[in-house]
Amino acid sequence: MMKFHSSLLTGLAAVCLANAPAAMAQDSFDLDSQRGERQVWQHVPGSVVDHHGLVVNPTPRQFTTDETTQVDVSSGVTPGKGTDAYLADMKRIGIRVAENGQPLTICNDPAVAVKAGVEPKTGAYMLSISGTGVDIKAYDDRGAFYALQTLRQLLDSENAADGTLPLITISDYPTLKHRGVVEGFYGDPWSHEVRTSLIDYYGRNKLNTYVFGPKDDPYHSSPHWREPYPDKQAQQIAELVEACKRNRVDFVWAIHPGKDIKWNEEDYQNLLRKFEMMYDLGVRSFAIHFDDIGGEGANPYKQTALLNRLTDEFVKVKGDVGNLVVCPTDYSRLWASPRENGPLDIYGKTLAPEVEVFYTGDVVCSDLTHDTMNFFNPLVRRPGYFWWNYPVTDYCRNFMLQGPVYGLDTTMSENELVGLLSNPMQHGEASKLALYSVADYTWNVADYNAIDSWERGLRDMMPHAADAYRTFAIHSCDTRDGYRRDESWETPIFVYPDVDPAKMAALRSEFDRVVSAPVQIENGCANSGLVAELRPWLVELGNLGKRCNGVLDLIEHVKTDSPERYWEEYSANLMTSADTAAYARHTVGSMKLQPFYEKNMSALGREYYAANLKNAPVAVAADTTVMAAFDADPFTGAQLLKPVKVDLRGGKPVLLLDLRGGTMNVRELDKKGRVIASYTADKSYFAPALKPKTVAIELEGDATLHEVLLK
Ligand code: LOG
Repeated sequence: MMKFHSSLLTGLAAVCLANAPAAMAQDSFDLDSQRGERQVWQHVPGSVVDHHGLVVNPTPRQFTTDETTQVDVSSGVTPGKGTDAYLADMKRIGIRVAENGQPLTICNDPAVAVKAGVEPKTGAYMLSISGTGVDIKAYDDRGAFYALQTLRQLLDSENAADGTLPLITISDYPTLKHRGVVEGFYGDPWSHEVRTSLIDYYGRNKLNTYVFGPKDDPYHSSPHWREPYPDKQAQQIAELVEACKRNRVDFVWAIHPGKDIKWNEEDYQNLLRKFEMMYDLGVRSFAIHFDDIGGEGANPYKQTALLNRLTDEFVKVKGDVGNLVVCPTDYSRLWASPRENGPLDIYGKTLAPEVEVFYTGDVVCSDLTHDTMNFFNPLVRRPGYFWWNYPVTDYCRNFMLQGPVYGLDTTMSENELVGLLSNPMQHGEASKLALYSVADYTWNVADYNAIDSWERGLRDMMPHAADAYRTFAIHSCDTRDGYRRDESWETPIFVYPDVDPAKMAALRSEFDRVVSAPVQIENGCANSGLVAELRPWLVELGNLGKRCNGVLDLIEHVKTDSPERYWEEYSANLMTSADTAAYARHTVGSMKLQPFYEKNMSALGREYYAANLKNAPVAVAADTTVMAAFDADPFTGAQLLKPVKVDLRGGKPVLLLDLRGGTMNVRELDKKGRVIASYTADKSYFAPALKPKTVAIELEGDATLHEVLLK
């Protein structure tokens, strides 16, 4: 980080505030008080697996191939027995159908399926590709749909590029009951288009739950939760429900009434009426979120009484509505009381057993561990429903999280966990990368391989620019001081003078990849929505790559260039205040690349100063806070808020360091304080040829002063 004197922070502070989560602006509730969390990061587990060109996500339980026989799939499949109900699905998801394809049969009769060895679980299926064609046996409709999604992936796989597949048998079923997404972040809710695209993505990856709970949707939360959605939004919600049906996803509509709910009959009826309205739009599953509230709304007795009454008077009466889900106010161990008659214990004692309860783990953004579930489950007396705050960035909006999904224990069972939902970024398209692996983990917990899943996800997202996307992603993982994630783990860095040719060469090729990745992604990614979301970070990555390469150039030239030439090169590689502000808004490479740049620029700057300049005597009148700039470190600086007078006491010429972009007026004074020259500095770094009688200079302008040094 650039260091700036705190009293002179105006410019930067404005940037930071613009980035603060909207949550912090809430008046009734101080979210920040919950965020006492400090985290350490772990390495990403797992390793790349050779899939022989047969990639299926989520990873099937049992997947056997027999390469000795090849089946001709060049014409796709010919729908046969049991396929009528799935023709539209097949067309929509892109399974090639032809008269001369492999015969396809589908059976979704649970009795037949179980007899054939299919797990008796919703979503379970068996798929075989053999000499006689493609056969699907599924426990239910969902299972048949999932089998088709698997078939689609097999037919589209690299292995099938020659028109054949080996003999394949897949036997598959999910670990967790609920797998999916909670749109539960602060900030701009997803657009209708993005939501629709995401719902298809859930279907493709066998995620089955979408909780609609955008914090900044006024009809989800206070003050408008009691009111109906305006017509257009209501229509769109009905469309989302339909999209979910097509994808066998449960659309769960969530309400967040706790900021101003009155625990009286009137508000009960208001809430019931809202549920009825949503029911009329097609919604069949509901959640109530009591997170991030204070006051009377947080009363656990009232909360559970409401859920119980709704269970009796709404869920049971309707008959076709799913069990309610609730996010308690004590959704994190960070502030949840473990005590008897604490809020979670009250939930355990009073809440109807079929209601499912969200939990974010030890802190707000936490790993999923047995230890944390062992805290929660006994209190609420049921297996918890993990609300995973990843890759959400509403608390660190300057980041774009593209790293592997990890920190989720792979020995977790359905007895401990009723489901896991990811709370993604406001950038819906870019969140798909994480969701790919969330789908993988929640479907087949035991076989989850974080690195392999990420590598596959990158290729799935951007098949024509996968390497470039990987380069971007590996340097865009960490949150710096939020939920820590490993980043740039393949890039060992060093600080000058600890350098050798091998280290230099390795970094040079990585930085070259970094510099070219944005262009390759712009040209090679077919998903324009995704590129639009990534773009500001891609720009920053490219700039970062260039200045890191600039560091390597400087290291190569430090011993050979003339001081003048070297200084020119060095100063050209410093960040302007505009560069710094842009980087603060869209931060990439914060764990290794930017520190590599900053540490080396400091080290190289110090070396240059030591060899070529003295940084004393310089006296500053008028504003002593500017002294913060005079420390021979080019990374510190002070904004010129008022004119500054610098006493040169004979040293000359003066080298001024200013930031590019601003303008600075320089006045030269003689020893009686008379102005003997006056000009505007138009270069960021320069050594003015001072008049012979100059003993002091006065600086004024819209600029940041970094150093005044004497040769
Ligand atoms: C909010 C959530 C927000 C997330 C990350 C829950 C249950 N609620 O601290 O809306 O997106 O943190 O900032 C939250 O996590 N509260």
